[in-house]
Amino acid sequence: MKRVLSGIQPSGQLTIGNYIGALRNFVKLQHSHSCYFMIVDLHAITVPQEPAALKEQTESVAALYLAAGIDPAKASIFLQSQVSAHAELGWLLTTLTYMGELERMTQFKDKSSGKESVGAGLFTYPSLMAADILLYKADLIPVGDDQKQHLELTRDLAVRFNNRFGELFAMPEPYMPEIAGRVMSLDDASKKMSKSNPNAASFIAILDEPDVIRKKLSRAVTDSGREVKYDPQNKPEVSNLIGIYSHFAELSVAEIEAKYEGQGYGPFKKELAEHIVSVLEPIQQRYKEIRSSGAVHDVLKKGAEEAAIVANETLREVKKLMGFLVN
Ligand code: AQP
Repeated sequence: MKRVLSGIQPSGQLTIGNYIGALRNFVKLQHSHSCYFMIVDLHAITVPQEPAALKEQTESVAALYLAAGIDPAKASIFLQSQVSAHAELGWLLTTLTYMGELERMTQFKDKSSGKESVGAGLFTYPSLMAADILLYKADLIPVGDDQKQHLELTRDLAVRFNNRFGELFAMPEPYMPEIAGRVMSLDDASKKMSKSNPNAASFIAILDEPDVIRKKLSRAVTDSGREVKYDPQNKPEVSNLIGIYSHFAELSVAEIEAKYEGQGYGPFKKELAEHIVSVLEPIQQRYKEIRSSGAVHDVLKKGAEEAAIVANETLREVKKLMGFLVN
């Protein structure tokens, strides 16, 4: 069975961008693949996190994984920080990564721009991400389009390692949505929708109340025209909403365009909100039950044990090939 690995940072409230780019595909792939889904808390601390908030957000993401439909009997759900091989292989791969490669990463440029002091961890983030993936010799990586560049670096590092030390790593392939692989902000379609955006109106959180979702969508920026047409070049805001619509209503772009022909943006935005609410409301209900049941801790413990078996074995192979003494 092919192996799948992915993760989400507990760096805020998960958005519908995280849902479309990642979580939704996690749920889909668990039926046909051997799956490892992490909560990447070591990545989250590459920007400052307040400890109490980090703890709360970590528990919240774990509960959302379950509420969205990941079955811990089918997939291992675990915290990156609870499988120490991640940090260890992260360091080993950092020594194989070139400064120039890290300097080219657009996520680093975006997240560091305008900041007075930037932690070194933000710079070396992609080496740790490569370790996450390579530890499981994963074949398929469900991610949004923003992670494509990091995944390419992971592949380069896998080839570099295999050439220098001996054939060990499989070549991971991205698994991305065909449309809306990068969901954009509701207030600015030139920016990715992000959970850490301080302007809550820029994103829809998976846990947003139905009325909040309706309000955010009614205020979402559109152009001054009235044609519901998918044209990312000339109509980026409406095209972004059509992409989101397509996922939540399971309709093609052509079907959506035909449905709203001649109707303007009003009915389109209203019905989009209802499609989102109808998918998210049952998840929110399950989320509340899971949070109050306390089930998350046992799931994470079991997941970390399962993950560590695979990760520790790979780490041992890596160290042996690199010339470390291993017992
Ligand atoms: N806007 C997006 N559209 C599609 N996919 C997205 N993802 C994130 N944003 C979008 C995908 O969600 C997964 C988890 O992302 P992450 O938590 O590791 O970090 P990120 O990519 O930096 O996501 P955020 O929401 O923007 O987080 P912050 O604000 O903390 O940096 C990944 O598969 C990602 O592609």
